[in-house]
Amino acid sequence: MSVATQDHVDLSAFIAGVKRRNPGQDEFVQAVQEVAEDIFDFIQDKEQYHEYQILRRIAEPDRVVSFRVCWEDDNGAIRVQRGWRVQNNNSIGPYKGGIRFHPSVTESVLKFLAFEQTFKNSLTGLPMGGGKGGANFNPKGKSDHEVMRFCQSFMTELYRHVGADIDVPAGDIGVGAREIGYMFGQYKRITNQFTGVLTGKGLEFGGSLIRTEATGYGAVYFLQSMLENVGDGVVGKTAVISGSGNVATHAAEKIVQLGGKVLTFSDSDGFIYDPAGIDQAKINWVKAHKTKRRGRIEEYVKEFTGSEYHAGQRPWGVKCDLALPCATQNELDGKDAETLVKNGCIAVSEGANMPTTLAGVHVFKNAKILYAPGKAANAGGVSVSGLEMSQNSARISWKEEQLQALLIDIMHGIHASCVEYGGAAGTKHIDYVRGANIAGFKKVADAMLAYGVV
Ligand code: NDP
Ligand code: 2IT
Repeated sequence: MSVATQDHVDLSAFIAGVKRRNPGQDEFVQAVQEVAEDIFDFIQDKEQYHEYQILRRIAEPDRVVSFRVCWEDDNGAIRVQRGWRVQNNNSIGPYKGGIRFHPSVTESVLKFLAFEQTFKNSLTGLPMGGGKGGANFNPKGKSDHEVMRFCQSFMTELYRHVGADIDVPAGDIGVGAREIGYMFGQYKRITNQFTGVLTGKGLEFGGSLIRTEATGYGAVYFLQSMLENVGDGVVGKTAVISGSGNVATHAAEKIVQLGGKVLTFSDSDGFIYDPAGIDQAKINWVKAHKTKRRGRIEEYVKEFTGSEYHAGQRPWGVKCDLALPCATQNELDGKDAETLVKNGCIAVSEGANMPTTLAGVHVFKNAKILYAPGKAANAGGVSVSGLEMSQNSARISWKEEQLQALLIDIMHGIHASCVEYGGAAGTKHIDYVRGANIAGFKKVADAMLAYGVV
């Protein structure tokens, strides 16, 4: 058998094939490898999944649309960016996943995110396939009108590829309520249709309550479930959080509400450490400063005495019980993971997508601490997006209490799926990475088997 024909039965041949077919796409290869390590083990005695090359097919996006985005800045200069939409897999529902605006966005980054999203969305139990989009546009320092013109230009191409029953984008890094508003406005203008084509919309035009809070809150609900499963809880625990955007600030808020103490926030330039604890008033300041004004976290230390700023560093050296990486991919490496474990960290819940490198994942797995991968822990955001889609289709708005209860129920359901597939006989330890990968895979894989070779 040649390597090419063998790669659906042998893990190393499979990974070699993924690398060969995706040159220079390190993030995508990393995401596929992390999943494949668990799936190959699970499917070794399940011939159909091999025969129909299910994992190989999930790791080949249905399509990648790449397009030029031209816009005019405030000085009248013409600027050219690159935009993408990666539609990874729609076996269990319309493509669904965020849009990221950041200079680091590449096809590889969006392919890894769309691949991860496929498993995450499956875990939620809602009918959503996996997709992701974005552009290498840097919103920092841009005026409101520049962002508006960029969003309009981006949607002028994207509108052909999306739709309430086709592909439903949402926010991600650099894309929040303002950008979704501009994109929805342009979609409506071009198509003359008011449909649930985007989620994370303003409450006045079809948005859902608690969508803004859902990812950060969900990551803490998942953390709480992991702790409760071993007879512990959040109360009295110290937490180190990276990032200072939507996910980080809402994760912090929920930790504080549950009686924990938040010690850090970070951004792309460094991190702040506040030994007194970052309480709700301080979180509100960070939200206004970072989300609304897109300022630097460095300014925190001028506002709150007793806190420290560490330029160019990440927060993982701060001693803590709980760690929540909520900024970006590969922000926590093998050494950082070793430091956290050595300092007594007992649980990690990933608010960001793939924040931990493969070496870091292996450190957490080997140390057998409670470790929730992003595809499970941060699924609260897309879950409430799914609930926004349902509300839009039915043309109704659910109440906050109903949505809070549904979010908690979905996060508990994801935790239960991870326990079901990540546990092993003879040990109480749960491998949440394995549990999330297998539970997420199984539903998509079985739908693909039902469809035959398409
Ligand atoms: P925001 O744009 O609101 O915030 C991003 C935060 O991460 C900012 O503090 C930003 O700092 C920091 N950051 C971005 N890029 C880097 C980098 N290269 N190095 C260090 N810090 C960086 O985004 P979100 O909070 O929405 O997203 C954060 C993470 O959560 C992402 O991984 C995203 O994919 C994931 N996620 C988001 C969901 C959502 O609903 N929004 C749902 C599920 C996952 P700076 O201000 O310097 O750029
Ligand atoms: O990574 C993610 O899950 C998101 N950025 C949210 C996707 C969504 O469709 O709400």
